[in-house]
Amino acid sequence: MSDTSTRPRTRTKPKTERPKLHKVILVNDDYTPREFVVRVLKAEFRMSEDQAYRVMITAHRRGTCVVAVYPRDVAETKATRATDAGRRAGFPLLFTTEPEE
Ligand code: TYC
Repeated sequence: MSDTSTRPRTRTKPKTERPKLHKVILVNDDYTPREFVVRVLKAEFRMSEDQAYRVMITAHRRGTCVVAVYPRDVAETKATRATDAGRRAGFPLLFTTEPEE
């Protein structure tokens, strides 16, 4: 008799890694009006006036601010849509993404 009937099966399947979340980052510039940045944050990221103002003013003072984290495709789609909203209005507003550590 082979020992397969007594030996517990050892695991050969690799553990599934949880997909990395990606940060959406708001980048400051000198031209986009503050109110416009707040409006885009509210519309694209479903933020309250208060939350949106805090994120906008943090990017304004420090250069960048993390807006939210999502799975990669969602983060990239939202960053593109928000950046496009600025471009359509003639502003250089920029949202980027980067993987969380
Ligand atoms: N710095 C801009 C101004 O003074 C406002 C602004 C804030 C623009 C945050 C972009 O990500 C930004 N009008």
